[in-house]
Amino acid sequence: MTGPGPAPVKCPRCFTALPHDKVAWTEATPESVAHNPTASAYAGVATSTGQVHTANRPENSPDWIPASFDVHRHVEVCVTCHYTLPPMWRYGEATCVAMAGARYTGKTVFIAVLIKQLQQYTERFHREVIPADDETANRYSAIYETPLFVERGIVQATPSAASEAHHPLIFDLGVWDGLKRFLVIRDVAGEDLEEAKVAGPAWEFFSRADAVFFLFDPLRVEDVSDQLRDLIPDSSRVGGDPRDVLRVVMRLISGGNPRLGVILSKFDALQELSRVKNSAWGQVMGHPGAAFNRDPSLVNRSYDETDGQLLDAEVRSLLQRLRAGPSLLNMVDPVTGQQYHHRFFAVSALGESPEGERLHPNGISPFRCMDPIRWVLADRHVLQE
Ligand SMILES: Nc1nc2c(ncn2[C@@H]2O[C@H](COP(=O)(O)OP(=O)(O)O)[C@@H](O)[C@H]2O)c(=O)[nH]1
Ligand SMILES: [Mg+2]
Ligand SMILES: [Zn+2]
Repeated sequence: MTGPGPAPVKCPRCFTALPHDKVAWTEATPESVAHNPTASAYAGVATSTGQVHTANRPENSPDWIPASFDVHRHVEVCVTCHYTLPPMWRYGEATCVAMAGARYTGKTVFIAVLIKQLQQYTERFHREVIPADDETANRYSAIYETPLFVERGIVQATPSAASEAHHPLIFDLGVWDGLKRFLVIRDVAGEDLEEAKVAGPAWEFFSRADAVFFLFDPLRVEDVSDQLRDLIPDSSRVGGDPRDVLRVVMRLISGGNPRLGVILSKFDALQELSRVKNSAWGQVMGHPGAAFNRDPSLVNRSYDETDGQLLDAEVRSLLQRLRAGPSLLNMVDPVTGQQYHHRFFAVSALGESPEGERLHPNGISPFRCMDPIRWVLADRHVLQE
């Protein structure tokens, strides 16, 4: 592919760049639907759609529309996976993120809080973060926002792909640096990634993502959970071994070149360790000058690269001390094979440990939740002046 102009936008489901030379479309409200093998393969479940038409686009004609495309009746779909693209998608730019991690590592809560924080943050730039389609609006409200911010409980586990089609969350970030920007997040059910059998078209998006966020729950480390036993309410919900999940993730991204953010979740729990007197962990976590004990993200108007590198180094040394640490580090710092552009992060979506099924009475006080996404967006001139 040659020629000037911005890189083609990616499809929000399969993350394939839309080709310049082909267009596909279908009826917005089809009179009849039929089993669509292409859509089914990429959705991971049997999917029916209206008939999909394709046409070749003449060279250097980005605004060309096929003669049989009726803007009142038709919608553009992805040439590769037949997903219905939000309006004007082709003229925007999308940052596509895949979330990975074992069950109960905090992926869903993190997304719920991240979107809220992005909404607050962009207000000061007089921009809005809004769902880009009805599917996202409904799902963000029902699965993420309402349980956490309205019912003040804890969200339910993300259903496995086997029970629900692969739907991306698509947010419109507004116009930045002259282009309409979208953020796409694919939240994956942890149990799917704990099973090594994931493969095929429905999982290819990992290798084509702009970034993969791998969440890692420090409470899974025995040494940590032993010391915290009396300090934080016990949670009987434990997911799979993070190393197994990371192994699957590394396999899924091979061949691609996404950035890899390795995110220590539930960081509030580790911060609790500073209250464990005379313990090695207490001394590590109590250091007041440490980057992991402050959150500059709401103050700074652009991502602070120096702070990011400092935090990366601190989290690395923290992981070295966690029993699961060294093997995780070896997996993302391979001696041979492909090196991914990666960085370590520490976040707390809630700020405090929940008590059973309920949030801590102090409510939600997120810590460094926007860091990973601002790292990804930093060289795209988004969320900064
Ligand atoms: N202490 C603490 N617990 C959290 C945090 N985020 C999530 N959790 C807990 O982790 C559990 C699983 O979270 P969830 O987002 O559903 O995980 P997912 O399965 O990875 O999507 C929740 O029920 C919370 O109890 C956090 O920031 N701090
Ligand atoms: Mg989930
Ligand atoms: Zn697609």
